[in-house]
Amino acid sequence: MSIEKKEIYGSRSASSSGNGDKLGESLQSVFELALESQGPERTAQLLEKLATQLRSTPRPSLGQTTPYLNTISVEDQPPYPGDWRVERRIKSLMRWNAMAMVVKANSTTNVGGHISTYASAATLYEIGFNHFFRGATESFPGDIIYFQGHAAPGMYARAFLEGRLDEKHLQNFRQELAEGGGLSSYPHPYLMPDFWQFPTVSMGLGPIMSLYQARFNRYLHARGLTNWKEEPKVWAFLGDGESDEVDTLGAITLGARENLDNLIWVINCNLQRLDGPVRGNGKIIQELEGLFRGAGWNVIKVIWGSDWDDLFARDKSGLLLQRMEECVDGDFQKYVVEPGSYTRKHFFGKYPELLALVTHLKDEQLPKLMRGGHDTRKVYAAYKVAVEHQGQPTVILAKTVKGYGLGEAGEGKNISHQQKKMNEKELREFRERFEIPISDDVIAETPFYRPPADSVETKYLLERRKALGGFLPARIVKPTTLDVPKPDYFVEFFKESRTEISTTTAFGSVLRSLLRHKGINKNIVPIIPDEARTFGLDVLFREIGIYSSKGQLYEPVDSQTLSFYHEAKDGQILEEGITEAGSMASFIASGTSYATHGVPTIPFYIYYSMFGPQRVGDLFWLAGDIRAKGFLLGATSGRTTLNGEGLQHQDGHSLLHASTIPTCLPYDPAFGYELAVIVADGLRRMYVENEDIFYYLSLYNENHAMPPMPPGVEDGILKGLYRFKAGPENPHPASGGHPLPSDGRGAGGEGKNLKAHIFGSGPIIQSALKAQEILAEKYGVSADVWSATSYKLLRTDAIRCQRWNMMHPTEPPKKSYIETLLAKEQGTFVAVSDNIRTVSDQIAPWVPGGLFTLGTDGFGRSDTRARLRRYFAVDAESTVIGTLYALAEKNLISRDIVAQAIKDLGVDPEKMQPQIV
Ligand SMILES: Cc1ncc(C[n+]2csc(CCOP(=O)(O)OP(=O)(O)O)c2C)c(N)n1
Ligand SMILES: [Mg+2]
Repeated sequence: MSIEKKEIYGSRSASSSGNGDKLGESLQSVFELALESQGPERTAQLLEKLATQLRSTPRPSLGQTTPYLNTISVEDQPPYPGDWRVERRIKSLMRWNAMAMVVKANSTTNVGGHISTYASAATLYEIGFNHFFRGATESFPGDIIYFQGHAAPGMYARAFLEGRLDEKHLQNFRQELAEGGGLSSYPHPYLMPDFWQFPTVSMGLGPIMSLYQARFNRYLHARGLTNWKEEPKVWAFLGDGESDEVDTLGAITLGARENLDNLIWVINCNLQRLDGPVRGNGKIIQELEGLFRGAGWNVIKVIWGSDWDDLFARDKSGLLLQRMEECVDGDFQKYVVEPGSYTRKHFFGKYPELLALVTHLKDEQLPKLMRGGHDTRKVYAAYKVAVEHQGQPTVILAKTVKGYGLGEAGEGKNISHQQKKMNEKELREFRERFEIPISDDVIAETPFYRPPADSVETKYLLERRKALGGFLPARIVKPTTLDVPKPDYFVEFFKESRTEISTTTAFGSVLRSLLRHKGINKNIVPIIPDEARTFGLDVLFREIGIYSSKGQLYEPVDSQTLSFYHEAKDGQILEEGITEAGSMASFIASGTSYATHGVPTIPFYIYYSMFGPQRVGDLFWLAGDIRAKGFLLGATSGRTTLNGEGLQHQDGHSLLHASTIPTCLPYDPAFGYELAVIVADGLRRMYVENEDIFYYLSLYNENHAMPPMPPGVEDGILKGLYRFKAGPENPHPASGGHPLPSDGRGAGGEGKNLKAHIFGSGPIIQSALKAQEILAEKYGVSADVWSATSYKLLRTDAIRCQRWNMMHPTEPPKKSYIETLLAKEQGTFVAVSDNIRTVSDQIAPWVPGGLFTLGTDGFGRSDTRARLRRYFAVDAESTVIGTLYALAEKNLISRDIVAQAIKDLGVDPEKMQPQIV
């Protein structure tokens, strides 16, 4: 390497000072010459070669990273279009009110809240609000903004100044159950459906959702479902600590691959997270720059504020940059907390040339040398470049101070994130620093402050939002109704199937039939993470195409086949590849398009059920919060139905996970007609009645007979339980069977009809049906088989009644569906399914005499279905034994009969138990 380190530093800092750097100019001429004579390809090759050479030098900041300087040089900074003085005053009021909201809430209650996140991000938001974020208009859906969850007080403070919220709202921050309601802690559309659009506070989810949202916008447009003239931008604000979440960075290559120049991330690099520094021993900004550049993003670093421009311009030694590169983030944090004398000694003092640079500044001025993320002009410049940048997504890495302005109370301190209280002295200092017109006599009460409606500040603020299309955040939902198919559209599925099929195959047929329905075919969004073939849906590839922004640039190897791999610019399938988190993010983008774009779409996300809520459960939960609609299809369900795959694949608990989500309706259908009834009703409830709910359906891959739909069962299917097949009236054990009990114990007796009820779900209803036969033939027990389609729905209904009864003890009690349904039934009740018992146990308290459950608790094993079902005791024989045992437990038959049945049915009673601890 012939170029000296010093020269590189010198040249970079000189160029940022705008002094007419000779080396820079020469390089520029060489570059232009190369372009002209060699063309762009060859020039790129040469530059790559040089870059490789640079990377091999010991300088850590070269290579994928650039020097620790602002990406946009002073001379490239555009003039500032607003009145920054007024904007500063407005911003100061927001800072005050946001802080006051949290301090107030914590002076009377201990409900928490965060001051320091917004304090560090105020400028980042205000530049957006005053100059970039466009609200929704008739012809424009509005920019899509993911606000950092912990910065919520700042958004409320702005809405207060805008007149959208009043003091009472702010007073009730985090006290949503207070009289008149309150403000939710974080962005929760479920709780504030007119305000918040996107939940973000579970860190990492905002970033990944924003990525897939930006791509989904393109998809919608490519399919002709939107008619905007200007494309909305997707902005995501995140914390630097948040970047450690795998969800944050794990999918960023999608942004570059899809050329998502509609996407802008702003990472607030305040160098701290909750406990301490994000990278005390390194530099988070540099680390992130390297990652994003490597992933093909446009990276804009906003490190230093304008105060530093002069220092860089005067530093001919290059030592200022060198010193900055020597420091780690832990050092930078220290310079915030310590007085200016410390910074002079330890930062500038390392080199005499640097000390000389700041002799004109007093100690107290040194801490005021602003970081880039607090500098209006620098942030504006970055945003302007970002919105104009083409071909790539942009990430802005803005350096700030956590708890900016809190002073002693927490600026830059490790406790900053948790700071929720301020004493009077700290409040006064805050007031002075930001010039808040609040007098001494009331300051201890931290009153909110809103300037009058005719003040310069209020007028400016409102005018800016008006010019940009309206207030944000705002969730605007215009009711829309889709022409969904009526139940009779599905008559095909109500008939007996000609062959044995699985519910997955039945679902495939339902989906294909919906794709032919004129009313909704366009609105359907099939989402698949690389499992279409597993589910027999590869036929859709050709029929509706796979969405690809690039079309298909190659001839697929299977182009001669019927279901060839067909990618198209207007393809309908979102084939996401192996990313359940990405697929869920697409599900959410599609399931909320009725709100985000005013265009309802119907996601059908089908995936390997084990990799659903177990793997990306937080996104499932978020789908509830964000009021997403659509169908989740957990295919290859069942601990024993998915044979061969073993412990990591066999799912017997997703239904339980799904049951925990308040807006989710989980179903475990056994037959094609049940599936069709559920889908038809779901379409009606979500897209005609506009209920903000979504469906989780277990699908299985075992082929079996699909019977015709018995008359009048629709209501039971939807409510969760109906009698599928009654047991024989008067069963007589065939010869060789065991006669009815005649030992005088219990209520049973020769000639007395013993009754049992078996609730079956999914393919395991077949165990119940076979058990029904054995029980009648061998043991004289008449067992009715019921199809239990949703234990959660039965339970929720029962709980609702129970609560009402508890609160109205003197009124005639209400009866739940399950209680009414079973009230007159005699005998014993047994449930069997391919899920852990907790799923069916959910309804036990409301079953007369209790419920005996059989299920698949424990780890799966790779083996055949028959062996697995015997192992978990959910096969027909085990169901017979379970039913007899339940009868014996009630003294309705002798226990000897159960023991005899165990022998006769060839079940090994000492077989290993699947339960572990
Ligand atoms: C998934 C998840 N884990 C943990 C938390 C708890 N938490 C809330 S804020 C925070 C620190 C945030 O630091 P950073 O992302 O740097 O944001 P800052 O407040 O510094 O802007 C933590 C750990 C959370 N909200 N979500
Ligand atoms: Mg941080």
